[in-house]
Amino acid sequence: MSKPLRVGMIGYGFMGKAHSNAYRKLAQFFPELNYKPELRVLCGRDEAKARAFADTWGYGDVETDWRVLVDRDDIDVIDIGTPNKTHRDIAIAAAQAGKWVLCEKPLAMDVDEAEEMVAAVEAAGVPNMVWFNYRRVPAIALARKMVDEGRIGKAFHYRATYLQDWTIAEDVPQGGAALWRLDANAAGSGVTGDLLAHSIDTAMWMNGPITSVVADTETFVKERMHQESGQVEPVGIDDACMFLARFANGAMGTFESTRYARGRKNYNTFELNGADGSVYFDLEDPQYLDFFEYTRAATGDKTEDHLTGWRKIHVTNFEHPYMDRWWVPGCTIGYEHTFIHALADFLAGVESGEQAQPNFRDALQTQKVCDAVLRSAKTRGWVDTGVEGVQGAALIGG
Ligand code: SOE
Repeated sequence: MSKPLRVGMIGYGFMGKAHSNAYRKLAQFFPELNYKPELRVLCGRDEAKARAFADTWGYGDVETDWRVLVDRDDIDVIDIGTPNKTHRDIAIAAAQAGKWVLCEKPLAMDVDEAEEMVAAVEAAGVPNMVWFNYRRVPAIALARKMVDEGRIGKAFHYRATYLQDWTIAEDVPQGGAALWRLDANAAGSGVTGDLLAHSIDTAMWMNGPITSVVADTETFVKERMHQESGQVEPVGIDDACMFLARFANGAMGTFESTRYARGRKNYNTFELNGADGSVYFDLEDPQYLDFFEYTRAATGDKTEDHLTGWRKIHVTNFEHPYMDRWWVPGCTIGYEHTFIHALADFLAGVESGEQAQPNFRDALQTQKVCDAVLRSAKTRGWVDTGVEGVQGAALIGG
């Protein structure tokens, strides 16, 4: 039976667009879901910009104060696509108003805030999810499936990089609508919360809890003009961060992230090496999953050893996660689809009663690792993360 899902979207930037697009496409590509998104209200502080965005995307109404939106009784779900410093207050108020809550990553500015947010959604009993969209790249979901199938075996190494290059120029300002990611007061941290949070979420989903870390960070440009004050102010974010990690399963991890890797735009990669195989993924080549299968242990057959090597799987077959929803084998999908998949998994979870991941509690575990990384960079020693375990997969496409 079809039911409307009345959406109140907060934010009209990059993520406002990505999420709105998911609401618009969901019903066509996941028609079996009972919930059908309706773009009811777009909320943003600048009324003219909010109205223009609402008109472009088909929202019926506009609000300029999120508190008013959260109290409206014609809204079912509040979607938070605003800077990190606003997540906590909006999420808690939305949960208390009985709204479902979808929140952009990272969940919060720090663990304390994240814990309050988890408590609020759990006390209210409202469905919740954090948009760690990369879990829903078909090739990444396939890697997870291969781990579940035992094709990697005992894990030894996990290696992640997340590299960009858009803040190298010293005259890029910090703060304001477009550049809040460079302002520690709005973002909480730099690459650790913005980019490594993605890598950590994927890593723990793929390879289980990260138990301890040792990190180093750098801020290459020490001062930038602040767009709101107009003054040159110290930069409080980490421009680059590298850390070593220990996983609960005994594997060792390395993570590297920077916005100063000239030529790297959204270079999000990982490789997992196990006793029985390895997988490698690169978001700049997202249709592929590289797989090395070590078979000799299973068959004892050495006659094919001259044929062993990495296999490049073009993840576009109907058998691959999510790909039966799209085109014919060989035809590719991209970044926008990961948000459609996340929304589909979220609603399927609501309908089945098995909450989709990562929910707020899962994202709190990622936040714990981020905080431990930043603490370690200050204390210059190993820090235990306190991660409490991460849930397994529940994907429409998985
Ligand atoms: C940063 O440049 C950013 O936009 C992140 O905030 C997103 O989460 C990432 O997916 C793309 O890069």
